[in-house]
Amino acid sequence: MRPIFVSLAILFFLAQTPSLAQQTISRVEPPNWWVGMELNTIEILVYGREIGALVPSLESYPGVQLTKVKTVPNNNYLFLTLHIAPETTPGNLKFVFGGENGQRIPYTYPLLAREDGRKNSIGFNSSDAIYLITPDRFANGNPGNDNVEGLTDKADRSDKGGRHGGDLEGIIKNLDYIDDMGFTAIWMNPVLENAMPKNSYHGYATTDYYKVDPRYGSNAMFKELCNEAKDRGMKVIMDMIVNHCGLEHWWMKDLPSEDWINQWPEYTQTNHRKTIILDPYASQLDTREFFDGWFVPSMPDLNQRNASMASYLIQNSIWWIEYAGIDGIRMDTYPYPDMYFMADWTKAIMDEYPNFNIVGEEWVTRPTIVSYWQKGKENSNGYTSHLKSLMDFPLQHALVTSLVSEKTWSSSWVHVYEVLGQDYLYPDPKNLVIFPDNHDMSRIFTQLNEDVDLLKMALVYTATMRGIPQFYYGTEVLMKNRESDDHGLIRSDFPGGWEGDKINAFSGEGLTPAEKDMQSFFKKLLNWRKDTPTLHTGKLMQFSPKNDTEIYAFFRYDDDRKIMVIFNKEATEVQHTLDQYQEILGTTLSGKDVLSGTTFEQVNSLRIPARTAMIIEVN
Ligand SMILES: [Ca+2]
Ligand SMILES: [Ca+2]
Repeated sequence: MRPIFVSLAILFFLAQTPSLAQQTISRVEPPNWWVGMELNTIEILVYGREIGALVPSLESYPGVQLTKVKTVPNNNYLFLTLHIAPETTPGNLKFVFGGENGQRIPYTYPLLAREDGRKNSIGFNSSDAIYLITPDRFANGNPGNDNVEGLTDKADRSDKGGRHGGDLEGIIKNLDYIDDMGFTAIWMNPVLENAMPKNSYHGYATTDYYKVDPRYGSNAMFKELCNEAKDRGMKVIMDMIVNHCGLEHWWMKDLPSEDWINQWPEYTQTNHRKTIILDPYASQLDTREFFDGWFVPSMPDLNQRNASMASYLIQNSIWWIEYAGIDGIRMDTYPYPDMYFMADWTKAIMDEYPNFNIVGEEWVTRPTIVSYWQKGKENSNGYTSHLKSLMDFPLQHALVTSLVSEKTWSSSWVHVYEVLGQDYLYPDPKNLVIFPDNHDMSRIFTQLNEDVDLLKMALVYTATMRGIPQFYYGTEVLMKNRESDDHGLIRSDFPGGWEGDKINAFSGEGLTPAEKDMQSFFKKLLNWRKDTPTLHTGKLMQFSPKNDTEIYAFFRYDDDRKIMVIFNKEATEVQHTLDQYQEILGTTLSGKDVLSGTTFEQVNSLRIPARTAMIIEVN
């Protein structure tokens, strides 16, 4: 038997081994690593025609060892495990991929020195106010990159789902505007390559995890943006997606193995049932559909239970932090990947960068579910999360409900009052990101029926409430989506971002008086917030809204300062007695309204104009 086996094996080998010219290396990811990282054992993906038939070796390099070479069913991949000892010197690793027939493919792999300050980079926190930007729609800094050869989705400003040409250069050129407005951080919707045939502008269908989309700029331009922001004391939050990629991702044409993505006999969409996360009665079918179902047919669901996929995604996130010096991550669709992988992913990043911050998107209006994911939460199923921050969708929903609903037998403010009262569910409510709207829902001005007074209340609430406030670009100039809630319309172009725009929100040219007023109101509010530490770290006390009124008040306070935030949603001016606030105010109030400048001397009631918010710095 033995001779036959050997001869068959040789025949098989010969059949599988192409000639020298056929073997190539077309991708190596991550493209480099650094010395002195916590994550010092990495798995490098090598992709190239028939590369799996070759045997890699590493030229001796002190401190570095090639500890494992993994082949997969697809011979076009190799996964190399590299261990980099802590005191290793930066330099170039020299690999040779060799074959039995004398093939030799050399490959140089850079091990870089870390840049200063990376390890201790301070993530976004409650001292920040975040400006959310859809990069395709904010400012076109370089019309020359609007169309790029090889990328089929071309620029067309008349198509609301098309690309409009906004880019990283446009953001860099307008960082001073964002800074002047009082924002201290920017979160951009994803900027990595989306080589999709249409709707590529939103960025959520990644087709290359290591490359900024050339229509936005380049990796170097992204890094420059981070540096320019840092120079102004601002932070950059990168939007990442590990649940799915785009159907046009390069590996979709040639998967390493069947289980690289979650495959189904026929297209199966996620059921979006977050209930399964804590439901003691959840079926396996529902659970599998939730985690492994696809978001949409054009976004394959990645299988993070595949160990190489898991390493790939973790390394990729750390690579971007280390490369560009970002200050935070907003993780898209946080509950949809494998939840144990998400815990590993978050832990790996936080182990690498202990002061970093990551906010997860969990779009449900139930604090019981959102709080499940926050670090420190003791969950009934024993799940341990390492995620510091979540998007506070429950409070967003409650705020809009309070603002748009009418008084019934109880005050309309009970919606926010009651959701806030469930903060005991969160280990750290101050680290939640709070927001009036985002890129996935109608603009807040539209949600509030284009009511300027209500919008001001929403802005005051979000700027003064516990948490990390985030606002969507254009809110300051009353951007709206009156015609429909089509996403392309919600994410309209920021006026002034394009050469020849008749209205320019950066300069103020062509803005209506109402738009100008909102912009200066917002600017005043955020710049005051920036210099008011009591709002960043102070305590919170809220007072139950009385049934027969549309008045609601809460206080932010610490040893240095007390701030009273009070809202009157009545259509008339109200003379509001302050008796109920005695435990925090004492018998009378002296102070100054930050917004109007009005001062108060030992008053025991407040005259609050119709439909306004007051922010009173108590003396
Ligand atoms: Ca452009
Ligand atoms: Ca999934």
